[in-house]
Amino acid sequence: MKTELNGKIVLITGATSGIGEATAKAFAGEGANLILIGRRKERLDNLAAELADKDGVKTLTRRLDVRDKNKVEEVINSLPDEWKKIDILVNNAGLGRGLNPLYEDNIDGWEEMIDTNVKGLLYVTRFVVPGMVERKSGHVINIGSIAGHEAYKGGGVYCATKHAVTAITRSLRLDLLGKGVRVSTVDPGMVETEFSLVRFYGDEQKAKKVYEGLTPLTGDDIAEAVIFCATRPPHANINEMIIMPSAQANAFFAHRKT
Ligand code: NDP
Ligand code: 8X3
Repeated sequence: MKTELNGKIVLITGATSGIGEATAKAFAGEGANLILIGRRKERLDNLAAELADKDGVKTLTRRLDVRDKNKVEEVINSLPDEWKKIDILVNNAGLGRGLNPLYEDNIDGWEEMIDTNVKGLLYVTRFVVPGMVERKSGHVINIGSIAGHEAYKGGGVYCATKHAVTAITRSLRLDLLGKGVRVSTVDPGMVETEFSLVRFYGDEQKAKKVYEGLTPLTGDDIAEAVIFCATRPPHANINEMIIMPSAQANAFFAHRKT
């Protein structure tokens, strides 16, 4: 199905896995052309080839670590002319590291989370949004989290970064009021992706346990929510959308079949 997204330019960070990859596929299904960003080049290339082949859309890949401010500026400012007019920015790249009490946690993990989830999102936004303001048209869709609304045990820094995403989204919405640029955040609970594998530094057992006894959300569920935000008529802005597995009530309570 092709919609009003047909031919739009959508930039997605963290397109190599999980929610970002599913979102790229969903936008391609709507006929959007995609700028795909992530650090794993082979995955970017494979995804780009798949989308071009299956959906016939144009793709541009950029291997980019969003923590690198200078590189973010360089990549965005040197986009080929036909890719410069970004219609939709999906700030999705992010990660959790560990689930330990703050007072004994690994500080390197804090730096990674803050640098990626907060500063990386800010850098990309800072260099993409001016063009949208100039054109009086655009949409920033952030991937926040239920962790941006609640703070849970062992999640001090991750929750802080996602609370920051909530605050940045709300503030940016005010900054862009009347400028023709919409701002949304899609905030999921548990989604089965590589997130837990990354959070537990590759420990598959621990990662599997997170989703044990319940049906988690999938990347596709979140991609659908992103597409919903992006396809509202111009007079409507989805500010915040919290989406949970039916078996998870909030950050603390989940119903697991044993
Ligand atoms: P994945 O680990 O599957 O995907 C994370 C993506 O982020 C990858 O494509 C990764 O690409 C990219 N990424 C990480 N660090 C960087 C970086 N420094 N520069 C560029 N890209 C980076 O996890 P999810 O799909 O689940 O996570 C996507 C977003 O969703 C995150 O912001 C996460 O916090 C959020 N979220 C996830 C939930 C879940 O339960 N899974 C729930 C709520 C929110 P690469 O490694 O190639 O760079
Ligand atoms: C990632 C999911 O449950 O750790 O945002 O908040 S959770």
